[in-house]
Amino acid sequence: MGYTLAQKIIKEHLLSGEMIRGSEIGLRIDQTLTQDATGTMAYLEFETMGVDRVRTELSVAYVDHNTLQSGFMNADDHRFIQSMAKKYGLKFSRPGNGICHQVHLERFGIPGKTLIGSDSHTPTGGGIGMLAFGAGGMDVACAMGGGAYYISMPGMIKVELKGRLRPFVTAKDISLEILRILSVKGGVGYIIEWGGEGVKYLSVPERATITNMGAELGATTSVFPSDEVTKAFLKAQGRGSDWRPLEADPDAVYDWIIEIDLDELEPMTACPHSPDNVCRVSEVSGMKVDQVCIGSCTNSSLYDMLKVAAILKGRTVSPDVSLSISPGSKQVLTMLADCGALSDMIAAGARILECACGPCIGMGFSPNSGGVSLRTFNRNFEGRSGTADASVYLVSPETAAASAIAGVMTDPRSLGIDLKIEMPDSFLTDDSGVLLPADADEASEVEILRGPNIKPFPEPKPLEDVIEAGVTLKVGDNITTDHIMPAGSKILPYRSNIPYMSRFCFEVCDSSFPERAKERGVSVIIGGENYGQGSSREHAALVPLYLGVRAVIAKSFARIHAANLINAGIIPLTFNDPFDYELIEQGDEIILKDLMEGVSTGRILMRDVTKGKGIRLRADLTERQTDILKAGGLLKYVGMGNK
Ligand code: MIC
Ligand code: SF4
Repeated sequence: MGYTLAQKIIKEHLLSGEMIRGSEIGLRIDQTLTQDATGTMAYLEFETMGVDRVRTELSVAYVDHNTLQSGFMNADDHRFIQSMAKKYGLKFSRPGNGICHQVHLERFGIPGKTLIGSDSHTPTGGGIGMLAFGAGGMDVACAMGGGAYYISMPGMIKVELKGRLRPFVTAKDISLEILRILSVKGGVGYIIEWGGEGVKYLSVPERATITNMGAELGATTSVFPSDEVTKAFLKAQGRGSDWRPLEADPDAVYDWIIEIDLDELEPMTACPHSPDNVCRVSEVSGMKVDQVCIGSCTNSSLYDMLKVAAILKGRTVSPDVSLSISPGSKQVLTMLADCGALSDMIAAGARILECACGPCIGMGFSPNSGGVSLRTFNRNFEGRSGTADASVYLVSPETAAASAIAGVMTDPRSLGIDLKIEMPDSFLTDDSGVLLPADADEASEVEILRGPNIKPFPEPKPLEDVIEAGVTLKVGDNITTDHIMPAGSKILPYRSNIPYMSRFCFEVCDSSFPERAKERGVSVIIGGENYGQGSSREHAALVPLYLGVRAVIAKSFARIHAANLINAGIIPLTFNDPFDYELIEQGDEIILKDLMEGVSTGRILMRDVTKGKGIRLRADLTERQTDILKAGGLLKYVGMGNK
């Protein structure tokens, strides 16, 4: 029996475990990336490990999220990250150099290598044939220290692309179509491999749009073969020697094969407030639009931007629409400027933002109240834009540009223009935005620059046999990490200040939660299906830990968040019978008993003291995860020498 492409890369990097679906495997990690919103914490954690130099082939620290610098906090954190990178042997991508995933694809990604990043969209690297995973900061810190990255061996889904995209139908529409088919939890526990004849017509940036949005499916990661298209892209980036061919064996076995006929596909949109709430653009065309945002790690490549510029050229943005464009990298922005496309965008009335995440994470450009915002981004969770009652629709760059001109949701096919984009044979490869680390023999001289915004992070307690707690919050299905620990310009600057951030925990669902949790002292949270979907931010575990949360009991968990909870010493538990979710109410007092044994056997009994009922729970933990909980979190476990 042959191997799938992902299985081949896993096999080459396997450090421990067996490649049997569901069992824990440890992978050697070749490359890591961090961004600034998760990076400060990751480097503080890395410091506690006492390693004097990163032990990966390449580690890059990007600054792309918190670039508003409204106050000293961001600037201080950036200086901290820069000094850490210099001392510990990482490359440092300066603010303005671009969004981590876009820059990594252009300048550093290598087919067949493993990459983990403290950002859930790290699978973007799968567009170039990497096996790339989003992870919590502690896991990235461990990998930088030379430790393995642990996942449970995923199942394999193959998506067969038949035919060829028709004009104005894009990679974004493929991403939205697969979200329509699978939903935001359909990819949980799977790696998605993209194949079929349609692949050869997709450029690397288009493939990267698709692997990027695999995060929204909950997939462990997504990957494309490394073929002639990949080779041409790397060559054009001046990195032809990084190429190697990679594909699945012809007799590889998949758990599931899904077919998408590209000839049949139409422009799609994800309606509020979930990326899987998908319909055809034609079904909502004519809807009045207030704002359009083009950019983000999903759709900010040169290819995307050139298409947008061509649509805007000679036209004017509707007077009722505010249009922002954030190119993905310095390379993209410079090339747009050089070829005149940037002038076309400016002349049309677009507001050009810097090469950063910007509006995608609510760093400015929030819509008006009750406004309709069309975004080429990957997430439209409630409140994420910074405006609680805004309606955000996810669309392709073509749909975004056409709608910005018309002032209403517009199917770009109705423009009646012929969009022919020529890609350059070579990209502008100026890496001056990436600073190199100090040589190993000078590293000890480098001073680490810390600002007053850096506060100590909470220390988990080693597991206790009995936990008596209050149910201080009960929430429903598909709770995102944006619900648990919102981002946006008000809160994001405090990512290294857990006490301050704790005031906003679950603000979107129930702003009285932090006070209630603090008052009760020891808490559990009750959740529904797919608890913790979305971002990799470990703050969604560290802040509840700070507020006294000792366990989260849910119907099911998103992969990265479950790992973050364990790393933070919080026990993720599931209901043996999902109907028991209905029995528990917020405000109940509960007791979790015999935990020491329960985390090993996987069976835990909870007593709802208020209701006078016993409820059976499951702990789906590996031996390593059990030991992490017993030790009091990952950092203590690693400190005990269990790498
Ligand atoms: C996001 O898109 O939600 C973020 C902001 O990039 C997060 C990381 C973070 O919260 O800092 C992610 O996707 O992991
Ligand atoms: Fe940045 Fe948005 Fe991409 Fe997250 S999804 S990395 S915030 S651009």
